[in-house]
Amino acid sequence: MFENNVICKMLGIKVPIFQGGMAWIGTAELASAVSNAGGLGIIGSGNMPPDLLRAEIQKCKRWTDKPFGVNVMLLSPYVKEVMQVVIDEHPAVVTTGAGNPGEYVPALKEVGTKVIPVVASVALAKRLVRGGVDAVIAEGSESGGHIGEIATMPLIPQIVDAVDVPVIGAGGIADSRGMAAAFALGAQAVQMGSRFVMSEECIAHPNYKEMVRRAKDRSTVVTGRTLGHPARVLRNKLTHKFFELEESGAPAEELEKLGVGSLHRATHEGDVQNGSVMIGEISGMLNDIKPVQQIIDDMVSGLPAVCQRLSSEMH
Ligand code: TUI
Repeated sequence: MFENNVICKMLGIKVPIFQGGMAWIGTAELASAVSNAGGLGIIGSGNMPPDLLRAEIQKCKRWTDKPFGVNVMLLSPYVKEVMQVVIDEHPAVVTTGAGNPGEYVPALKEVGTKVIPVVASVALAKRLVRGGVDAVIAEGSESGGHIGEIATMPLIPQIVDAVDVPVIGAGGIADSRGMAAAFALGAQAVQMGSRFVMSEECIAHPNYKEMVRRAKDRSTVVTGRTLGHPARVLRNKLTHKFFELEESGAPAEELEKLGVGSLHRATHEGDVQNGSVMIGEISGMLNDIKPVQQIIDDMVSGLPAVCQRLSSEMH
C-alpha cells in the first residue's frame, strides 16, 4: 500500500500519516515511535529553548533510523535560534505553525530539509508555494491548540485547487473514515494530533488523557479570539475564568496572563482545571489509549472497508 503516494515517496516513509508537532508532548519518545511505526513523527518545539530542542532531536536520531520532523512554532521567543538548531541538525522535515515561515525557507532547503508549513488560508498557501515550500499542511479549525478560522472540509479542497504541491489534511481526523475523507478532498496525506495524545507513548499526564477520554462532541471551546490567537481547548475552570474576564471587559494583558504556563500545568502537572487542555473537536471519539503502532495499523487496515462502503453506496 501507498507505493505511489507522493508524500511517501518524497519523504521515504511507509504510511502517509504525520503526527502533529505538539508543544510539550511532541517529544522524542512520541516522534520516534510514530516514525518507527511507518509514519512521520514530529518533535514539537513550542517555546522550547534551543539547547533543549537540540537534545530532543539527538535523542530522536538515536531512537529511530527513519525520517522524522521538527515543528517550529513561529510565535516562540526563540524562533531564530530554534531555526538555527534545525538547520544544524537538518531533520528530514520541518513543519511550522502559527505564522509565516517564508524568510527561513531558503536556508532550510539549502541543507536538504523539506519545508512543510501549516497553513490556514489559501492566500498564505499560495505565497509560501511561490517561496519554494515542498508541501503544505491544510489545518482546519477543528484542530486543538492554535487554530485558523476555516474548517477542514472547506479548507482542504480550496488549498488543493490553489497550489501545485502535495497537501496534507489536518483537523478533525482520528480514524480511517477521516483519512479517506481528507483523501477524497484531494489531500495526499493526513496529520493527526489528538489521536496521538491518546497513545501509550505520549507523555501527557494521566489526568490530561483521562479528561480527553471523557470529552464529548461539544466539550471544546475556543479562547483567545479577541486577542488574535484563538486556541481550542477543553472547557474547564480556566476557560470559565477566561470568558468571565473577557465579558467584563478586562484588558488584554490580564487575559494573556491567564495563558502563561497554562499548557505545561495541564500536560505535566496534571492540573486539568487550571491548565490548558489543548485538544481537537474529534476528542469526543477518543475513548482509548493505544500503542502508536496500533493507531497507525488501525488507520491503514480500516481504509479498504471505508472505500468499499463508499463504492457500494454509489451503486
Ligand atoms: O500551531 C498550531 N497549533 C498550536 S501552536 C500552539 S502554542 C500556542 N499557544 C497559544 C497561542 C499561540 C501558540 C498550540 N497549538 N497549529 C498550526 C497552525 N498554524 N494553526 C493555524 C496556523 C496559522 C495561523 C496563521 C498559520 C499561519 C498563519 O498565518 C498568519 C499570517 O502571517 O498570514
